[in-house]
Amino acid sequence: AGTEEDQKFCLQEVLDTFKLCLSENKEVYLEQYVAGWRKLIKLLNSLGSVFGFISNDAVNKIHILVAHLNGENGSQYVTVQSMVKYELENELVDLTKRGGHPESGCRTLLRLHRALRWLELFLGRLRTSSEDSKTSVMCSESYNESLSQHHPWVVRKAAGLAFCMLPGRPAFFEVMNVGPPEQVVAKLGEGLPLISEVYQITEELYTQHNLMDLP
Ligand code: 1PX
Repeated sequence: AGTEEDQKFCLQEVLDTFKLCLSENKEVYLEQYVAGWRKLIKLLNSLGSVFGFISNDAVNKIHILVAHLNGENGSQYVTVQSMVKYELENELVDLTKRGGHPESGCRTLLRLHRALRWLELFLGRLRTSSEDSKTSVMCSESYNESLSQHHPWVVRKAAGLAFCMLPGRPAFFEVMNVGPPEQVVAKLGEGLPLISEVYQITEELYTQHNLMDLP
C-alpha cells in the first residue's frame, strides 16, 4: 500500500483533478487543489531522492492546508475564496511580517500558487519541445521566470543542481504514463488551459486582496 505520495503517477489524473478544482461559478476547491499537488508530488518522488528537499517542502505545505480543511473551521476552507475571506475577516493572516500566524492558509497557498506558475511554464515548454530539447533547461528557464524570484540564493542554487538530475525528455514522457510522446503532447495541450485558469483565478483573487507578498 504505502502513502498516496508513493504510488504511480499518471498525467491524466493530475489534469482530471485540476479540472475538478473549479466550481460552476469559478471558485477554486481547496481539497481538489491539494489533491492535484499530491499527484504531482508522486511524480517528483519517482524521479529520485535528489528532489526530496523540494517534495518535503511541498508535502509540508499540503499538510498545513489539509489540517485547515479538517480543522474545526474546515467549512470555511472549502474554496480558496472562502478561505481568503474567512482568514482576513478574522485577522488570521500575517500581512507584513511573520508573527502569530506563520501557517495561515493564505500564505501557505501562495507558495503553491507561485509553484503552479512554474508548472504552467514548464508544461508549456514540454508541450512545444522537440525531441532533442533538454528537460533540465526547460525546467530551469521556467523556474527562473517564476518561482526563483521568491527564493534566496541557497535555494536557487540547490534547485539548479537538482534540475541537472532530471531524466531526459523521452524518460520524462515515459514517466507521465499516458502513452507515446504525441499523446503526451496532446494531453498537455488539453490540460494546460485548466491549470492556467486555476492559476489566473487565484492570481486575481490574491491581487484584489493585496496578498501577493505575504511573508
Ligand atoms: C508533469 C510534470 C510534473 C512535474 C511535477 C513536479 C512537482 C513539483 C512540485 C514543486 C513544489 C514546490 C513548492 C515550493 C514552495 C516554495 O516555494 N517554498 C519555499 C518558500 O517556503 P516558505 O514557507 O519558506 O516561505 C521554500 O523555501 C522551498 C524550498 C524547497 C525548494 C523549492 C524549489 C522549487 C523548484 C520547483 C521546481 C520543481 C522541479 C521538479 C522537476 C520535475
